[in-house]
Amino acid sequence: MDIRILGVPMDLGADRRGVDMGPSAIRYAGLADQLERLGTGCTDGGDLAVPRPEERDPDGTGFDGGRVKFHRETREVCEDVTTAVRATVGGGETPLVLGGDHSIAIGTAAGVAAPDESLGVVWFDAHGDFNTPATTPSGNIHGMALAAILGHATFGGEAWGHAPAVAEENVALVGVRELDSGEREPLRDSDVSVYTMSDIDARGAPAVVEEALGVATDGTDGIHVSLDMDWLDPTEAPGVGTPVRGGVSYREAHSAMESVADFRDRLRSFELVEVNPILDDHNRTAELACELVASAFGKRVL
Ligand code: 5AB
Ligand code: MN
Ligand code: MN
Ligand code: MN
Repeated sequence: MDIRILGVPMDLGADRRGVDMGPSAIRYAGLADQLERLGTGCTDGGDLAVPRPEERDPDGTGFDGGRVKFHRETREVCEDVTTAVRATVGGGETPLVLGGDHSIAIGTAAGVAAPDESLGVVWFDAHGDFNTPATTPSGNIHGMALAAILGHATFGGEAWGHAPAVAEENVALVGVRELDSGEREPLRDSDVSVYTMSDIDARGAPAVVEEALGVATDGTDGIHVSLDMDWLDPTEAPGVGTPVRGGVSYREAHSAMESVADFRDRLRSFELVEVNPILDDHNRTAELACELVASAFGKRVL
């Protein structure tokens, strides 16, 4: 497997500044070295250009009565992500997309699969990311990313973001512990398989993750894994913008990524988002991010 790192220093889709430094912090923590030690090819494709929020007007009013901040800029960056991911996959490499906030997933998902292919998605997250412009409490696109990919959140009637290759029945959301009131019903009514932290408590992380991977691989041409670092408990991953107590442990996260590695032949792309170095404790969240990526790409103790 040949991996290509694509950094997306995006923080237009979230409230707290700092996730734009995520790609640098993750590289500084030794990502490329760790991947090379696995014997996989690894090329760093650098960072895509992202406008600074201070230079732009977030605007974004007038979408279904709700707010979608930095709508135009986010769309432009996501389209660049789609182009870069598509070129990477087309060149036979596996994209490793580093955020940045989770809005970039809209661009990644659209770029991974060809139009005549089907793509399963495993979304590890404390949140549902299932808001729409009508339900969002914040106007932040990172909280609408999964809904956009599945065509639920449309922005002013525009279809951008919808990735038709991704069918709801092949999407698994794992580790959820905080949903907004407007996200619950659409999620329950959808065909997305939702595994909350209560499911992990009851059944254990390995069983839940295995089932989630089954959902994503069932009848699909490949899978995309999107890892929001707030999936982990904040004691392990303090450097994230929207921490929620009660997340998975260090060991549970590693075991989950080792399960992902068991499906390496199906893995089309991997994305790691929401690392915020400003809020971090001596780069430990970025270091953990590197370890988890290495596990997902096949690192083993023995
Ligand atoms: B993340 C919240 N639901 O929509 C919203 O980190 C938080 O990508 C979204 O999962 C968190 O603003 C988005 C309150
Ligand atoms: Mn997220
Ligand atoms: Mn999250
Ligand atoms: Mn769809």
